[in-house]
Amino acid sequence: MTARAGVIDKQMPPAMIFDILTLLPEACQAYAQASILGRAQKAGLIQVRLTNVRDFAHDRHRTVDDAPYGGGNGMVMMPGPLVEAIESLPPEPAAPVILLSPQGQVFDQATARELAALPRLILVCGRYEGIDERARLLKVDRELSLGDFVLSGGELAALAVVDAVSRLLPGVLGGEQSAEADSFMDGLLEHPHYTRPPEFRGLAIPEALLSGNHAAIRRWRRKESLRRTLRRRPDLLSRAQLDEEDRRLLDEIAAEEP
Ligand code: 9D3
Repeated sequence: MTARAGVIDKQMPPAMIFDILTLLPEACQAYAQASILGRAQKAGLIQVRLTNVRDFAHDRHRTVDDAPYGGGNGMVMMPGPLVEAIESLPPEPAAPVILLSPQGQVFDQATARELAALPRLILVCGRYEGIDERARLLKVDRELSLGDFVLSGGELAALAVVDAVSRLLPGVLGGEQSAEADSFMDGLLEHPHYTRPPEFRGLAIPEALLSGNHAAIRRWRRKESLRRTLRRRPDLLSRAQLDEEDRRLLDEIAAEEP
């Protein structure tokens, strides 16, 4: 019997499991308990489990790093504790082992969607200069980076993956979820947002947003999305799905800006 006798509960899909292997479990724990992720965990939609790689050290000083063969700066994460930490995890449900590293493919929304279809992820956070290559060869299925800048370790990247993937799971966000998925799907930056007061330090709200004319509001927002994307991320614009009206709006923008 899996449920208490006589108790009929609503059928829930199993929580998506995120196993994070790290030397900084307290830092990861704090973030995973906060805000949207904390609420999703309490609601049983996701489960974030932390494994302290240092618990798998072999010596009484709990050493997990050592100097690089061949010499050079910095330290390397030893293969033993890391591989044993991964092997200590429950085997099911099957999950890819994903190393967060500057050498990985750049994580994006398409990758988040792909990972959100899986029942579980095993996220390995490197520290120091990186992990021993043999641990990577033996255990890592996939390597992800947040982009071309230097972090101190994989923790912030692992949490970014947990956050981006969790937001795509049914029930984690409110009713705005489908709208939000749609807006990223057409590949444009968002239009500016305004709330009260109607005037702030001499700055007013754009007329179109006060008109109550929903067609005019929609058109203004679309135009400002296109304007921002053109100015800030022209790379996105070349890949975006643009229709006839979008091209007219872009012509208007081109006529407005020198
Ligand atoms: C400055 C140190 N480096 C050259 C000597 C290499 C280096 C080693 C380890 C740079 C960064 C790190 C730690 N970074 C990550 O683990 C990491 C990361 C990142 O730094 N940038 C973007 N995405 C990621 S995902 C994991």
